This record gives sequence, structure tokens and C-alpha cells, in this order.
Amino acid sequence: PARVVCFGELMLRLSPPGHELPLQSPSLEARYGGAEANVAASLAILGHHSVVVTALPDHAIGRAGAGELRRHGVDTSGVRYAEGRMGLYFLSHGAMQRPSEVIYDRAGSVFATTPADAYDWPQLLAGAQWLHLSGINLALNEHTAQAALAAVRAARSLGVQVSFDGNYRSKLWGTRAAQAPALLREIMSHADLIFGNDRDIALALGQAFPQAQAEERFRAAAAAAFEAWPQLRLLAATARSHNSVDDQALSGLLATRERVLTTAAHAMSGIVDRIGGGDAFAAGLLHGLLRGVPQQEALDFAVAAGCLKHSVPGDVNVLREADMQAFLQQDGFEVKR
Ligand code: KDG
Repeated sequence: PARVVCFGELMLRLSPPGHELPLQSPSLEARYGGAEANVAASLAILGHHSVVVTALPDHAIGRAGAGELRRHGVDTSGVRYAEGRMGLYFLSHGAMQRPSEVIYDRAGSVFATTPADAYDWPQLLAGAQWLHLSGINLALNEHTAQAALAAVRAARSLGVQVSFDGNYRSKLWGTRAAQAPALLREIMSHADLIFGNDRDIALALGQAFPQAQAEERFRAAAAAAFEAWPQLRLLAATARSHNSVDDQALSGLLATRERVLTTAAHAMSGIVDRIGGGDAFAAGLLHGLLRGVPQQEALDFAVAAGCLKHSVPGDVNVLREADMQAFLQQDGFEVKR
């Protein structure tokens, strides 16, 4: 099977059960999450050989995190272990008009303090078809940003395709926000596939796109991105409309140099857990590209995966190929808003 290498931080996710607020509850549910690891887990569940490259503490919590990835079928031979702490994030789920809240507690984690030259990319990427990583690595600190750049440069020189998800998190950039445009521009100049909307492209290029409908803004961003980065082949994004935190609709957009593909907007009411929807979409699209199906089919599948992630707790889309296909065949899920 195909080999996809996903590089990023795996964190312990702690959340009060149900819709309780932080510390209103005496218990916290423990799960693992992290954008790139979420993609790797979905890809493994979809039958691909996915590898997570990360650094974890050499203790029971770090080892259990790798075990959780293995439970989904992910290859953890690229995990490094070292003394230090596990990155954490606390999540309280939103409901109605009350948004969910994420609190990061990850500064100084083993992943964040691993030097950029600790990863042997030629060895880690040998035989891979894709390297997937996200803007979270650029945001954390200079070590992780330089490691991400080293990874994409190695991938390019080895002929491994690069998939980059902008994943902009303003909380993570903090005082490094001024460096975001240059770092994003640099990494995007090596990507074959970018997951990003007009805001991600605008940030990288320092260029604002006119106020318009989501699809029109995406078209303008795609035109600018293809002009800026000659190696870029695909730009993909989701578009979301909100009625409330638990009642939304999701559609997908995929640009090539020749055309822009779109999907129906799928209703998502009674959302269970929104975290990881973008990662499910990314894994769904990579799945279609690896299988070589027509681009429209790959995009439809990716949106189905993104939607269905919202129906299960945890960061990972644990649903299978047949679940996404069944979702796409059901009537009554499409909405026009
Ligand atoms: O895309 C989902 C991620 O946001 C989640 O898994 C946590 O990696 C994470 C992050 O840094 O926000």
C-alpha cells in the first residue's frame, strides 16, 4: 500500500464530558489528538500505510499515545522518545450559540524542544509517496518550524509529494505572528497540495481578496496561489455555514490550474465533536488521490469524511470507506442555505 508520512505533534486531549465547562466537572475524558496524527489515523483506517513522525515523552502517557495510533493501524516506527513532557490541550465542547473552547498547555513539550536536525528525513521518507504536515509546526517555535522546512525540502529532493494544511491557529502563533507570512510562503513554495482557504493564502501572500461569496474568494485565492507557486498542483478547502455551534453545513472546493470543483453543502445538525473535521477532509482527499479516482469523486468523499467526523467524539475520523459512501448516497442531506 501507499506510504504517507505525517509529521507533527501528538497531544493528550483532556475534555470535560458532554457539554460541561472546564472544572465544572470532576472528570476529564482523555483522548489523543494532533492535526497530522489525526490524518495518519484516518488514512490507516482507510487502508493506507501511514507513518507518524513525532517526538513523545518516554513514559507511560507518551507510550500510550503511540499505542493509540497503532490501534488505528498507524506505523509508529518514526516516533522518537525522549525525557520531557507531553503536550496537552483542554477542550470544552460548545453548544447552541456558545462556542467550544481550546486551551493549550504544550510549551516545552518533547516535540517542541526536539532540535530540527534530530530527524533523519532521507531515511524517514524513503519510499513515501506523500509527506503531510501543517502550519501548526510553523507556529509552535523555531525548532519545529525549521524541522518542518527541512522535511519539505528533503521531500522535494527525494521526489516525495508534499501536502500542507495551513491550519492557522492564532493562539499558537502568539508573539511569533509576524513571522507567519514568510514561513507560510516558504513552505507553500514546496507544496504539491495545499489545504487552505482565501485567508490562509492572503496571509502567506500579504494580499487581501475582495469580499465575496466563499466560492468566489476561493477562486481568487487559487489564481493567486497558482501564480505565486509554480510547483503547486492542487488547492483544497472546506466552506462552512453556521446556524449555531451544533447546526452547520459543510461543502468542499478543489482548484487545479484548469478548473475549480465544488460539492453540495451537506447539513450537519446535532454536531457531536467538531475537532478534526479539517483533518478528516484532508485524509479523505489524500485517500482519493492515492486511489487515483476522478477529482470530483475524491472531493465528494473528502467532504463526506469531514462531515461524518462531526458525528463521532474524539479528534479522529474513525469511520470507514463504506460509511462515507453510504453518507453520499443518502437523500436529504444536501442543503441550500
Ligand atoms: O485539527 C485538529 C487539531 O487542532 C487538534 O488535533 C489539536 O493539533 C491540534 C492543535 O494544535 O490544535
